[in-house]
Amino acid sequence: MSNYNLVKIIVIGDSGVGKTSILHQYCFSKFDFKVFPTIGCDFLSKNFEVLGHQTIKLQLWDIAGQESFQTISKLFIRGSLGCIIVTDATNLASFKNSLKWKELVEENCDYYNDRSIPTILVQNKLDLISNLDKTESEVDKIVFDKKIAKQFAKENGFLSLVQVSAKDNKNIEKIFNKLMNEIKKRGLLDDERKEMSEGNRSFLNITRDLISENPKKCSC
Ligand code: G3D
Ligand code: MG
Repeated sequence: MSNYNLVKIIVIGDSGVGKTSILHQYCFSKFDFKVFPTIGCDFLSKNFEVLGHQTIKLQLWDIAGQESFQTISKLFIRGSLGCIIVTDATNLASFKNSLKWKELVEENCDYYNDRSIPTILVQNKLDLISNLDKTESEVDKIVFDKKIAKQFAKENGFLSLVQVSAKDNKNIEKIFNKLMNEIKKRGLLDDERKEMSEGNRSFLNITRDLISENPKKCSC
């Protein structure tokens, strides 16, 4: 049996866009109207079935309190195989900032076969969009117009754009399915992984130790 059945995925984006809510919906099937801000970062884990493969344990790293480009720990990014950048569909600044988050990931992530890790762009709070007047200003249109947002994602090298609502549990699973499909397609799972350096291996072992000591939290 392979040693690597653990897949680290990082969830980043501006504060308040709904990162923790998305993870809670995905892992616990619930939405909290009042989310308490987390300090440091949180681990959540969930089993994921990949066809023709052993069960994968997704290790989901939820950034919290470090949501500025200067303070994010490099250790947060290292060792991850996929990234989810979350934006708020009602907040243009958070959408634009997705590029800065992506740049930061590309500067610090591991590269496999000369490629940075697959990164998905998520627009959350879709439930609020349906309440908005669609004829509002161009600025608002840029945020929620699916065609424009998809084009933006394509032009900027994101794997895909997914519009979701953590509140309504809309398209939440889709994010993880798309990301895992790509990770599998690129041969990054377990023994298929080709460009794994010794450094990365020891880092993964450290994270595994951290998890077994304290399954829910770390302080990176
Ligand atoms: P963060 O982890 O990115 O900082 P949170 O974001 O998950 O803490 O969410 C920030 C606020 O947005 C929370 O409200 C949360 O309830 C709300 N939120 C998250 N996802 C959605 C969504 O899909 N729809 C709507 N309408 N709200 C959402 P509070 O009141 O705690 O600030
Ligand atoms: Mg949070």
